[in-house]
Amino acid sequence: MFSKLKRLKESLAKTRDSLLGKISQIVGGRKLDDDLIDEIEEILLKADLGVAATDKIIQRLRKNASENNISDSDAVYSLLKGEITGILSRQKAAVISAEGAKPVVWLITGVNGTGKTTTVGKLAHYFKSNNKNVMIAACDTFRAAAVEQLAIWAERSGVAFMKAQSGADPASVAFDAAISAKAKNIDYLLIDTAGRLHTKANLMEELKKIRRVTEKVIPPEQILSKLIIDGTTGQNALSQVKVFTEAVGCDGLIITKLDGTARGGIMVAIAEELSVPVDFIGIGEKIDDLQVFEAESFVEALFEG
Ligand SMILES: Nc1nc2c(ncn2[C@@H]2O[C@H](COP(=O)(O)OP(=O)(O)OP(=O)(O)O)[C@@H](O)[C@H]2O)c(=O)[nH]1
Ligand SMILES: [Mg+2]
Repeated sequence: MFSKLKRLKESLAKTRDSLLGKISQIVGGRKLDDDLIDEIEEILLKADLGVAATDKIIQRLRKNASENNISDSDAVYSLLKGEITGILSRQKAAVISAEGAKPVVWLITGVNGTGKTTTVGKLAHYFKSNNKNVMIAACDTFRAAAVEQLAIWAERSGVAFMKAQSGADPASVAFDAAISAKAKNIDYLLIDTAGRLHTKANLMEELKKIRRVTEKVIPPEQILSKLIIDGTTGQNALSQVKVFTEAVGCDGLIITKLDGTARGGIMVAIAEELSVPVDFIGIGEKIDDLQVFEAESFVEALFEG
């Protein structure tokens, strides 16, 4: 547990610097007046907390400033921490479904390069480590390399793997995988899909088809659409969520690449502006660089690196 938090702290270093590092540079002993609040507002927006969450936090700062005559950085920090914790805590940590109907399908979607394939590999390892039977289906049939990449992940975590010939219809791979997963008593079927721009209608149609065809084998309530968001994309993440949700629903988000970015404030924007939970966060390229998202440890890592 300790090392998980330590790892999270390391990963959030850049975001911490861009947020609290900058704030500590400007606060130092100044009174929390309008000028200082304006400067804090600018930092929050630059760190990608988004307009809605920033407004909320700034309003609270103003209210407290007028009531309590705050003039030390500790007080500003604890106000910020309280507000950010409040926003992030709306997110419920993901739970692995216990003894429900099998298989549970996770349809992994997202725009190009967000980390879908890597996340499928990490998820396979995560579920396997929790004593679940896992199957990966490679439904990115555009790139031969994509299937290879996924085969390596499947081998690493020692899970079942279903692939197709390159150029095959991705929906037919999903269909075959669903039948096989059912027959093999698989707990989790992870379907990796090709990256697609949410603005390309034909590609979004293809995604709908994958879901529709899978539903011929597995009841819809056992099929969860999980959207992979690159944590460095900033506010565009919000429109990605909207469009993918319209196409295939969205039962949860996985935010990747939080390790390499100063823009981890996007987590706060997502929690404030969307009602979709964040299940996991990706904090590196290795197989165990995936953590269940928990608001408390995230805030602790952010404020107490
Ligand atoms: N630092 C870091 N890199 C990551 C993370 N997740 C994925 N990556 C890297 O991001 C790059 C793209 O990852 P992929 O898993 O291939 O992304 P994808 O969404 O499957 O890409 P397409 O299938 O082409 O759409 C790779 O270099 C990964 O190693 C993460 O959490 N942190
Ligand atoms: Mg991929």
